[in-house]
Amino acid sequence: MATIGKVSPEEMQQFYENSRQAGLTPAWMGRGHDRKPSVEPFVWRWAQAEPLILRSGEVVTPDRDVERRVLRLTNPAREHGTTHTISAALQLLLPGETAPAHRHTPTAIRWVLHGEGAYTTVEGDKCYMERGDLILTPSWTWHDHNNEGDGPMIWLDGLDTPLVHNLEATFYEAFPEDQQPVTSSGQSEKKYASGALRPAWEDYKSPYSPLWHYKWERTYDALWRLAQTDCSPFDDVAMEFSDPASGGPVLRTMSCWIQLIRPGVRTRAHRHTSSAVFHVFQGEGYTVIDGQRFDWSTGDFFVVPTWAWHEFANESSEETILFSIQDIPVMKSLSLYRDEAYEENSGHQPITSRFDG
Ligand code: 1HN
Repeated sequence: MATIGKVSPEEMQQFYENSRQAGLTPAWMGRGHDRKPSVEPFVWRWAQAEPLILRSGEVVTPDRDVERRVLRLTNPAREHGTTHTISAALQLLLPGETAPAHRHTPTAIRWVLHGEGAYTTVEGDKCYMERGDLILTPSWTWHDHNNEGDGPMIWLDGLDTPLVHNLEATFYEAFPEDQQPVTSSGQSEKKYASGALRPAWEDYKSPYSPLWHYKWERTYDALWRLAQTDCSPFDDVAMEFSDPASGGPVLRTMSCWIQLIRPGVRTRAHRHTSSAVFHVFQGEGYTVIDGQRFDWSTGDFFVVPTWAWHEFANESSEETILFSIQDIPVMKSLSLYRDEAYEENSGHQPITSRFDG
């Protein structure tokens, strides 16, 4: 420190102390431009998560003990959040239960993992959940969940709460009753899921996608069709769920992807300034993240942090299907998105360690 500045070390010290008392921090004392990432790559195992989410059904009841029966996938490097922008969680709803109606400024998606006979009502529209369905609850839309079936329903919640909290824009409101009135059933799906064709007399006015429910059957069909013709060198057969009004991401803060990694494929590595949370919907494989190999199989979840080299491999003889939630729209809308391809070694990172969590 004595070598910095034009005055004696004692005068320098006095300057620092006076600055501190005035609430001013000399920027040259800061950490510069290097920043420690706040998100670690990690895998959550379904074999560990499943018994706990089922057990949560025996320890608490929504609407009585808790508002939502949710187990969050907390990143080990963080206090909150699966990444710095996305919070993913597992939710269980047992037969006859209701998760009461409310709305909040954080946006949510549901990715359905298990069960049938339950529905989410979004702004009065009843959306029945089946495995592989994606349901959106955009910012400030009323939503409640109800299980009319006779078995447990489990889904993945994905919210932009870490981002919205950091922006200090979190608002919340409870609906005066447990359930909001149902005004239609599957309307959003029927009207807007045809993609290239839309109701001719309507103008889209909402600030979010008019389509809230993406059924698995249509999703898989699109994926299968794309697989016949083209793929990305970095993500193999990857499709983004899109807002039929804009053609862009389904939500302002999160995009959702469905990805087929074909048998025998190893993608090339790249990195980008967006982060992502993945669910292994079907199959097995591994992701190499910054030289570390993360193996996973059906039901597992994993996270790819910002600016981490990553590539996917499916060495099995079966299709591998990955669902993911990504914060690309945030980065793109702020002109902060950038990506880079890994050029050495034909695009493949040397594997230096293996995740054994
Ligand atoms: C929420 O509203 C739900 O509606 C699930 O099911 C998880 C986590 C944080 C904040 C709100 C839901 C949530 C949540």
